[in-house]
Parts: sequence; structure tokens; C-alpha cells
Amino acid sequence: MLETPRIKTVDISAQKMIFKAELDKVETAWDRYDAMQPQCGFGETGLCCRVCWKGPCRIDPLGNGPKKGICGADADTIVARNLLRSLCVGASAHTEHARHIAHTLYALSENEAPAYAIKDEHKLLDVAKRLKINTEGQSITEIVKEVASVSLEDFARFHGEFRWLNAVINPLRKAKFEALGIMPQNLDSVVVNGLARTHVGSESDPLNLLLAGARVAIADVSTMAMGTELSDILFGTPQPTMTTANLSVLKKDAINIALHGHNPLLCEIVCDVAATMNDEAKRLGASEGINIVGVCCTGNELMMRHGIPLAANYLSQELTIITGAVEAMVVDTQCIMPAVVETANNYHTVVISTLDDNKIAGATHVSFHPETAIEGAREIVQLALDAYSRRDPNKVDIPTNTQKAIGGFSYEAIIAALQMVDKENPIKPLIDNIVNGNIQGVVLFGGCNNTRVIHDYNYITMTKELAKKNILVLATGCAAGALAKFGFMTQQATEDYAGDGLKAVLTAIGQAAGIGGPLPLVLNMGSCVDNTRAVRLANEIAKTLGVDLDSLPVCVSAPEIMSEKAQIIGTWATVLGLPVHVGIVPQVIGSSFVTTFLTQEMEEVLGGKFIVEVDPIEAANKLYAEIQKRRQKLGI
Ligand code: MSK
Repeated sequence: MLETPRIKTVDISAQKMIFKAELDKVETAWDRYDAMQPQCGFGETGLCCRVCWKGPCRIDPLGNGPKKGICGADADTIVARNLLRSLCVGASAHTEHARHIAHTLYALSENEAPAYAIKDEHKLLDVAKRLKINTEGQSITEIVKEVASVSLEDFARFHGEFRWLNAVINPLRKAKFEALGIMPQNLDSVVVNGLARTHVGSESDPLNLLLAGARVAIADVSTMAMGTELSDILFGTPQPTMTTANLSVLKKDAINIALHGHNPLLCEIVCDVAATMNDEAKRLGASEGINIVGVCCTGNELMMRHGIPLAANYLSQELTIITGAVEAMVVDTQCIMPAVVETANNYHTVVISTLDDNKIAGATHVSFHPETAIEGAREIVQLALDAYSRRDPNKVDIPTNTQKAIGGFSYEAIIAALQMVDKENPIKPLIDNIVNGNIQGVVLFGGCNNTRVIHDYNYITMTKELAKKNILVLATGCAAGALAKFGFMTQQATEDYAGDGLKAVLTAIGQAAGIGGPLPLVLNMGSCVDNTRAVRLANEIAKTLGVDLDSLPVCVSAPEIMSEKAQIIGTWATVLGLPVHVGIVPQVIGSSFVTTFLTQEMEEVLGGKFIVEVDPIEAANKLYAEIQKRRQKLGI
């Protein structure tokens, strides 16, 4: 008898495809998760040390096993060292993303990236100003070159001002970091330094290892801001756009291309080129031409800037292929399960990897470079067209419960909407409504999916709970994917789920902005790299109130956290002074020192802390309590 898929996900389109996967005898992440049980207790607690070949040392501080590793490292050192390694990897992923975009911007200024253009000159000038670049008398090309050069210098800066850090960290926070001696010097060496400290026989003081993690996190928030803002310059700053979400966005009569990963350098050009090859697709019998859909954070990038439908978030990526209707899954980097190749082998789908440093065994590789982006994109789309003839109609089953979603709430889009209420001082209506209690506080949902919990369930449950308590909800990454798929990025969701105060505010802003009703219940701020859009908004509120971020009634939640990138994002949010909820028990509980520091003591030093709560209703209550604590401290 077939197992009911309901307990694996609350996404109805995903449930249908899990059921189909069983019929098609195709393995999914949930099957592999089941096969993995029981999971390793040493790894789960962070106590497995693999930093040298004397080990692995698996110590057992609370049981009868060894209390120290062979070199003498205890639980606190091992856990802190493992955590720092993870944070460095997460930060490195963001670094490579931002570097790639900065290089492309520089190539554009040298006329060596013909596929790209400056889509948002206003943003270019805004970024130049915040990076303290003199634009007077400079041509656009000269400004582009200077913005790209200054950004590239920040990776290895050894003297002068760390420009992106100063653009994103507010002065009060910066002073705190300086006092603690945790200011990074640049974006690259901080990660190298963090990794070097974890070598066998190097740093073994757990507190110093944790402070090194904080330093990496401060650099990471700067890197991520660079990645987002330079992308806006190249591809446009998102504005509210209507779109659709979940696996139903695939079309039976189209050649479906799923773009998956993170970096907009690839997906933007594939979209441009695909638009020119529609007639060819129709000639092949696909009456609806080429249908581009997004997966994971590429999905968010496309939804935010172009209203392109989002098919799946992290844990439903394989299910996109299992519809039997996807000709090509085109991937760049991060969060791509190697399993998609095996999944695709059961259908006609071609998986196309595109980055020379992110190949996937068994995938078709098309080497994608900014200098030859159009040629590369044409080759990719042609592979999808070729695959269409191999599609087996008997294997096609596309869910039909399409959900509407409004994306595109960049910092600028939110300010523009608020400007319709108060042209001179747009942040004032938001602050007034926080002060008068219509909005009790703000929660930013971010992070991934995790097979340890029911797919998307925590996001849905917590959002309902918080919205009715008049909490303004923002979302990025796969959190945004979950909430889009569930219909929470619609005006109807505001009507259905917002508390009275929140509904009144979203309605007033929506009406002033002329969108014929309230703003959506959840504002999609973009991909996981785009979390700094929310930091900019929080900084603006804090500046107007004359306080630091550690006073704001603002929290972050990653209830289905998985990746090392999400770990470093959660870390910088705490370091910036915010409470951060995680719904998965972090792999640090083998050390009471590390656990206590992260969940309690760091609040005294930095203002932020981690809140671990696996029950989503309890988690919402805890975040609400944090918000009330902060409101009281602010005297509101
Ligand atoms: S894709 S890092 S699973 S949010 Fe950005 Fe989603 Fe987490 Fe990857």
C-alpha cells in the first residue's frame, strides 16, 4: 500500500508529486531521510571532530565515553570549532556570489560583458553615494567602474575604509563591534582567519572561537548587501509584481525550463534568450512556447524582478522534475541537490550545470561566462528544446492548484509605498503604527526547508499565529517560497489572517499606493542573499527612533533552517542585536558553554540571541514575548 504523503509536506502540489514519485518508483529526499534513521548523535550535537586524521574523535561528555579528543580538545572547543567552520563555509558561499556579480559589473564597465546593462541608474547613484564615491562630473560608465572597483577592493582591503561594511552597519553597532575587537578588515581574510583558527592545535578557547564567528558574520552581512545591491544595479530594483506559485505553474503545452540556484547572472540572460526562441518552441509543437519557472532562490530573484512563477522551494526541487513536464533544469550554485540528476534520469529532463566551479556529476555542463552569456544561454535553451521531443506524455502529471502571489517588496518598493502616505518622511507612518500598537512588531522569516520537519508547515503555522497578533511579516529565501505557495502573499490573506491593527495599516498603505486593497499579508523581500534589504529597513527605523537595532521590536525566524548560509545569516542577525528563532535544534548542544552563550549570554554583549523552539505555535509565542519585552524597554 502506498504511504500517504501528507505528513511530509503541507504544500498540496508537492503532496501530489510525492504520491506520483512513489507510483513512478522515483526516490526523493524524504525517502533518503527515512533511510538515514537513526541519525548520528555525535553529529547532531556537534561533538564529532574530524579536523585531523587521528580521529574522528567522538566524545561523550555526559555519558560513559571519552570526555576529550585525542589531542585533548573538549566538548566546548570541538563544538565551537565545528560551528566556526560552518559559518565560514556559509560566508564563503555569499562571498563567491557577490564577487561574481562585482566582476561582471567591472567587465561591463570595460565593455566586456555585452549581455548585461545597467538597468537601474538611480540605484547605481544611490549605491555610489553610500560607498562614498564622488560621482560629480563622472559618466555612468566611470561610476560603474568605480563602484565595481571599490567593491572588489573590499574583498582584500588591507588599508582604507571598508566601504560595504560602513554602508550596511549603523554607527552605534559599529562602535560596539570596535569595542569588542570583532571588526573584520575585509571580506576574504576574515574567512581564511576563521578557518585557520580551527586547524588542529590552533585556537582552542571556545569564547574566542565564537567571537571569530561573530567577526565572520559582520563581514558576511556586508558581502550580502553587495550581492543584492549590485544585482539591483544590473537587473533592476524589484517592484511589486503579481505572479503565481507552486508546482502547478508548469504548463503541459509549453517547453518548461526550471531555473534553480541563486545567482541572477545566469537566469536573467536565459530569460532574455528564451523570449527570442518562443517561435521555435511553437514549431516543435509546444503551443504555449517556452515557460520559465523558478526554483529556490533563483525563483525568488525571478519572481521579484519579473513576476516569473515560482515552482518550488528547496525541498520540492526534485518534485519539479517528477511532474514529467520539465525539459531542462538549469542550475548555477548552492542548494542544488545532486539527486536531481538521478531524478531526471527517470524522465526526459536534462539537468544543465553552468558554473565551472559548481559541476554536478552526471549533469550536462554548459560553461557559462558573463563575457559569452548570450551564446551560453542559447545553448542551454536549445538543450531544452531538444529534450521536448523525448517527453513521454504518459509520465506528465501537473498539479492544478495554482496560487497567486505578489512579490517585489524591495526596501525601495516599501519606501515608495510608504511615500504615498507621507511623501516627506516615508518611514514615519510605519513608526507611528509601531508606536501606537497597530503593528506590534516585525518578524522576518528566512531560511530553508529541512526533512526533519514537515515541509513548509512551520512557516504557515507561525505566520498565521503572528499575523493575528498584529506582527508585520517579511520573508526571504525558501521561507518566501513557502509563504508564496500557500497564498500568504496576497491581499486576500491580509483579509483572512491579519489582526485588526495590522489589517488597518496594510489597507491604508495599499489604498494610498493605489493597488485597490491592502498590501499582501507577507512582503516578499527576495532571495536568501537579499536579507540585507530588511536590515536597511530596520536601520532606517532605528535611526529615526534614535536607537540601535537591539532596541527594535524586530525578530528573525528560520523555523526550517538547513544550510550553512542560513546559519551565518542567523548569526549576523543575532550579532546585529536581534532575537533569532530556529525551529531545528542546532548542532551545538554537545557543549553547554556554546549553547548557553548563543541562547543567553550573547544577549548581554550584543543584544541578540538564538531562540531554539521546535513547536511553531510556541515559537510564535516566544517571538511575540520578545517583541513585547522590547516594546516595554522602548516605552511604547
Ligand atoms: S535557497 S540557503 S535552502 S533559503 Fe536560498 Fe533556500 Fe536556504 Fe538554500
